[in-house]
Amino acid sequence: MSRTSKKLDKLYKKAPILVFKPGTKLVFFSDHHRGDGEKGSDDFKRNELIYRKALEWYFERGYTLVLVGDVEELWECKPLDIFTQYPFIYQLEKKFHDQGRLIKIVGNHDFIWYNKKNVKKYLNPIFPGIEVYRGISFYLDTGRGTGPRYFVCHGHQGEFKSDTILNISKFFVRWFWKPFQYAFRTSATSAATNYKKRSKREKEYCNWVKGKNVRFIVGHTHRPRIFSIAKNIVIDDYVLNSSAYVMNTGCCVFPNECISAIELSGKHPNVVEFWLENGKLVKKSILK
Ligand SMILES: [Mn+2]
Repeated sequence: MSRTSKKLDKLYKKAPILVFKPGTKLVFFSDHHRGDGEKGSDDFKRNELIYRKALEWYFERGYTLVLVGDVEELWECKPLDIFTQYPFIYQLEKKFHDQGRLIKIVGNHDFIWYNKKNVKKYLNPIFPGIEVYRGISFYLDTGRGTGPRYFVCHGHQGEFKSDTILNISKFFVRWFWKPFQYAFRTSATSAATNYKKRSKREKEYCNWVKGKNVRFIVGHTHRPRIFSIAKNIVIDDYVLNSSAYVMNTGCCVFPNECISAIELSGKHPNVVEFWLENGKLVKKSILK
């Protein structure tokens, strides 16, 4: 069994199981990589307005917001600098929290939230009482007993650089990466930008799901899609009706001014993309 499968198994066994009442609608966003606004190294800055409008759209429609990790870019920036840079975004996310409609999950770039002291010091003043999860399982109650089981985590579990030697990676990025990234206008994430690594990660997720009765929601690779466990992209009802597949949220840092999310509001999940046209929010499903 691979290191990733082992780590995912462990997390899956320990993760809290939530049961949402019938009619609950969920939206999953990940990989915002929010920085301190510094030009060239804050990849979220250009998409801030799209995200803001998308969040308003989901808030008005009663969705529960699930943040699937790498929300803050804490390898490069300090928490308070990020909060000051994005007051409107934090206000909006707080609105979800105040109504009991926010769930936050930790990733590798915001891994300081693994530590409860950091959560208390930095997050609680904005989000009183918030708990940051490593992963969650949930059932969407259909009203006729519970529906299929879902499992959500960021997806860096078991990856050498992002998980096993996380502290060294963080040191490297904080002190050496930022000036480099600024100079070359490149991006900080490896599984997200390296094609081979990304495919390898996706394969790991699919392998882990095989033989299980679970629909697995992850982020981390920045590639929005739904995979069958045979690793083909899934766009038909047959696979969506099956009990096991992998969904990826994508990210909020696409360079072409676009963000993606997973929406779960009925029987089937949907992968959606957002962008602005003449200042107006456009939403499109990437599934048929
Ligand atoms: Mn990540």
